[in-house]
Amino acid sequence: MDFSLNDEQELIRQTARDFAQRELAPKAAARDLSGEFPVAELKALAELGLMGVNVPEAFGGAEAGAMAFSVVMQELAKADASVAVTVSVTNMVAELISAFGTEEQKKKHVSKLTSGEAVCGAFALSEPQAGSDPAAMKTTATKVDGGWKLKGNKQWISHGDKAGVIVVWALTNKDAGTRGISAFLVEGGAPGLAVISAEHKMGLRGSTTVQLGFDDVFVGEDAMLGTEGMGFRLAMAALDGGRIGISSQALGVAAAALEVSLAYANEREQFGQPIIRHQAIANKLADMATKLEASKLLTERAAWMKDQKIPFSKEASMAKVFTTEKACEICDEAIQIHGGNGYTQDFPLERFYRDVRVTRIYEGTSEIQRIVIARQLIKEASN
Ligand code: COS
Repeated sequence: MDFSLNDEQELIRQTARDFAQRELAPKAAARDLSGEFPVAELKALAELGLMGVNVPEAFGGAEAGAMAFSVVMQELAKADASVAVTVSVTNMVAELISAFGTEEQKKKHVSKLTSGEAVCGAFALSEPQAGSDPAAMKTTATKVDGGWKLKGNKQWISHGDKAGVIVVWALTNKDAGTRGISAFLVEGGAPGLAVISAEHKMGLRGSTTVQLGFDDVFVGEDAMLGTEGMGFRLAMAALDGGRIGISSQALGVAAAALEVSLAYANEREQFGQPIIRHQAIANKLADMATKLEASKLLTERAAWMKDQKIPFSKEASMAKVFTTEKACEICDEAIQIHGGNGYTQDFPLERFYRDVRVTRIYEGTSEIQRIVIARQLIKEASN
């Protein structure tokens, strides 16, 4: 068993780390307060090849694989989890179109995402009444002369107001269950597409989350991704990979919380010695480090399996549920170690705590991950 990164993965990690520490970390706290969307930073990340880490070079990607994507996400999230989520979703969209799009779709959309011409890509699956159960969606795509008209609302769409391309899921056959759902590629700014509302969120404030309205948005025949009725399976497959991204994002935030806590515990003195010398604090740090390592192993194993083309759906869900729950615990303990200081904006812990919380919710809640894992266990037991 070899746990080391290869030269290409190490290089891409170093590239992401240098950029994240130099360009993202110094402005993360200000971005959290202002809510400014980091357009220049995202474009610079595209120039570094980090908007298509696992996308073929022919379409501007780095073609470096899922493990490389995981380490990039860890490094970016360590500096600014808001930027990291935009990078994660954009990579997921670019990868999805690369895997299932026509040559024309790849040329048109993937290259725009990997080059930074489009600042990001969005994934419009959820709806106000269809979150954990996307099969209950109501958005429709009706066949018209030369293409389709999309009608409905999409909810919780990360940076849906900034995206150059949005993958939109809609019913093409209301009577066919999940097989009646198809996926479409819609360009940002398409006539009939409107931003209905923007969320005021607890964290990740440097990334927008919006509700989008589709009022008879016309797309041509060539806008369908994959074939008619294939959309639900495309969404599930994309989310399997996306969950490695979110797990890696949570890992990055937790790693930052541990690093800051270690430094603080070494410096802060109480009862005449650094608090790390008190067993109560040292034990917390030991537990945090152990949870982080276990999470890293699960996450990177899922990424490795994806790179080996081994089915990884269960492992991606295991990684996501475990890592995101442990990351929340780690950020909570980090605040405890900092005492009153941890509760203020003088330290980054309260931001980490707010930012990391959503990782247990989006791209499938912890409860959904357990459903995915349990269903797979049942399937394996009956084989
Ligand atoms: N990869 C590819 N195909 C998959 C898949 C996967 N990981 N998981 C399911 N499918 C396929 C199934 O094989 C089935 O295909 P067939 O039509 O060929 O039989 C189809 O998708 C429907 O699957 P299933 O019956 O399991 O669908 P359910 O409605 O029961 O959904 C879960 C199951 C819970 C897994 C799904 O609703 C889910 O992931 N929900 C969470 C959604 C989510 O993450 N939302 C966040 C969006 S981004 S913020």
